Amino acid sequence: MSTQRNYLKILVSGPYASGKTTFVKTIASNVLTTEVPVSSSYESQIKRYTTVAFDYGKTSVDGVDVYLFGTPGQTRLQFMWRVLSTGMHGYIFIVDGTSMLHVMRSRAVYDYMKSLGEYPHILAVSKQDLPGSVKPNIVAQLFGIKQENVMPLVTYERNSAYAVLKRIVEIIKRG
Ligand SMILES: Nc1nc2c(ncn2[C@@H]2O[C@H](COP(=O)(O)OP(=O)(O)O)[C@@H](O)[C@H]2O)c(=O)[nH]1
Ligand SMILES: [Mg+2]
Repeated sequence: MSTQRNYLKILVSGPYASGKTTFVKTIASNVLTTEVPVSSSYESQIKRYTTVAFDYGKTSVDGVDVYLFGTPGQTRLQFMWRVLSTGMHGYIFIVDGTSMLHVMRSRAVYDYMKSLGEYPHILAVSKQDLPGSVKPNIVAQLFGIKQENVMPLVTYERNSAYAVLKRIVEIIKRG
């Protein structure tokens, strides 16, 4: 892969309520989101708004323009992932680190993401500020992924989110 490019398209994917929209809002300027009130009563216990099409934001890392696209999280909207993945250079997969159960649910969603093709990617385990959250090394073991490709994330903290973004940009540049 050529390292000579003037922009990167990076997808932010992961299961429902893992922190995708928050990630894009924390990192990017000119954010566009397509959040609407949650219609299902079960899902509305988890959060009030959900992404129906995608989140979009632009930022830059080391002088390279980065276009971020956050996927919708509900399973019935997963067809959008293939659409959004067109032309992407890599992706960040946010694992919901709330509990072991959340991590195991994220696993199935990760398998779906991988079925879209081989792309450079990184795992970020969100909600590290919550007591009892699952640590990245445990997720690396469970997912069978190198520890260096699994990072901790507190989604609404800029430094934390930026560290994740910087790492995926490095991985993409390495080719
Ligand atoms: N405590 C904590 N809450 C988070 C974190 N990331 C996301 N959230 C919360 O989790 C919920 C879902 O986040 P959202 O970004 O809408 O998830 P999405 O469905 O993946 O887009 C919201 O209430 C967020 O405030 C985090 O790192 N720590
Ligand atoms: Mg969202």
